[in-house]
Amino acid sequence: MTTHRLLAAAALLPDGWARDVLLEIGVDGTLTGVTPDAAVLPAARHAAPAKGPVLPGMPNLHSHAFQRAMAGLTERAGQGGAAAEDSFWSWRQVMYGFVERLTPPLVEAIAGQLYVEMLKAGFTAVAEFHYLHHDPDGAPYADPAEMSERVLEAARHAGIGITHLPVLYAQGGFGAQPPRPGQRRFLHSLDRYARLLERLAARHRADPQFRLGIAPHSLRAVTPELLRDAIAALDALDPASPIHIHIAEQTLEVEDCMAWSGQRPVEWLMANQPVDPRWCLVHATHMTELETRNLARSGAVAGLCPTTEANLGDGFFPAGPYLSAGGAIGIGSDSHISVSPVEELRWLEYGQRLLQRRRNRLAGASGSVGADLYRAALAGGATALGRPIGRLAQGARADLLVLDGEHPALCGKSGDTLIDALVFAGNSNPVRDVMVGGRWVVEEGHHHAEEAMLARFRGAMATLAA
Ligand code: NGQ
Ligand code: ZN
Repeated sequence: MTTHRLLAAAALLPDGWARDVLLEIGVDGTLTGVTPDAAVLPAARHAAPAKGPVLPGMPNLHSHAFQRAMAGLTERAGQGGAAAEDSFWSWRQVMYGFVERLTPPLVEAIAGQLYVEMLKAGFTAVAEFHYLHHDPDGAPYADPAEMSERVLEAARHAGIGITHLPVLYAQGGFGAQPPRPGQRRFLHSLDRYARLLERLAARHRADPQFRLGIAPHSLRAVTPELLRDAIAALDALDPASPIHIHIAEQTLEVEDCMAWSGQRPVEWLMANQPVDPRWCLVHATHMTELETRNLARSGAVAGLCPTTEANLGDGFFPAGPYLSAGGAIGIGSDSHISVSPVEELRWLEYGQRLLQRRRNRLAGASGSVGADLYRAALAGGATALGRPIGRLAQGARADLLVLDGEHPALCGKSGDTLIDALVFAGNSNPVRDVMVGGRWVVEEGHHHAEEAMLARFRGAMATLAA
């Protein structure tokens, strides 16, 4: 059954830009019809006009929601030790200190604000790589899924789709090193982890805004046996659901993996797991040419988070060779020092320009860099989130953005040039309206719960500052 109809003068469909597109949306939030050149059809007569060009909403394939509250607090030299040694690893130490102070209500308030910001920026679904499970002593809460439920409640309240990825974390480093004190809140035995998955699946499986997957945190954090067993536990619930893992983000991780196994992280994973489109390899920054080619051919999604990767000093993902070999990519805002699909795509391209001292490095089939990257991130993001999103087509979720076509960055532009302008021109947000699962969550730039969410977030930040 169709509940409402939207008529878009211009919309980006899987085959390209189309005019006068009638979008019909069913009660369950999926698109029941997508018809171009529909202006004269009777069904279009009662359709509400979209107030600008329509794009599919962008999936955000990597988020640690609580880190939104740390953004801007880790930019002082020497916070995690000697200033000259400031690195990813000293940042991680600062982050662990911050984690100690988070409670379930604080996490819900932070995630709620973050998800509102994501929606306003044009992210309509998120993969939440969730590792803050337990109380500060490392003991499970009365409901072991308490923290997961808080994050899911924030997503529900904000109206964003969510692929929830409870993290499996079991060791402090390669070769079964004991966990560090700062990691206590993350840890699970296989048994408890499997029960957490079962509980979350039972409670939320019927929700079309939800998908469950798993996130073995990294090869540093799990043994090969645990990785295998966790995947088996997930398969018992749903053998197609997504698996995300941090990999090869830092050169030290590559060296430690070599010392442990004689192989590099991506090489090890490809040799020991059937890496396919079900997998999302987050960062995959440090790969040889062979690893790059093999990963591209596997169909797995490379989860790229360019603003966080820059902020943490990771290095450059080999985007040129990877995309040339047909590799799938998606984008994530990860640590949320920026919450913007535009900025992630822009810096993905700019990294390559700065490295190679050339322009227009990552164009694909159309030749439009911004448009090709946007399309690639829609497709890869949808695969990584394991949900029918990222495209305006019958059967997909009605997750879409209406842009302000009269915004100074966009006026007078159409088609792929419009997306190029969205990605590369300006810093003010031209996203006007946002629909998720058939429901308007942002209208005229305002999210329906933004005031309540912001008030709670301010309260949380005041508590954390005290
Ligand atoms: C995380 N973040 O889990 O939050 C990680 C850092 C780690 C990024 N890798 C911690 N960006 O990898 O051990
Ligand atoms: Zn991460």
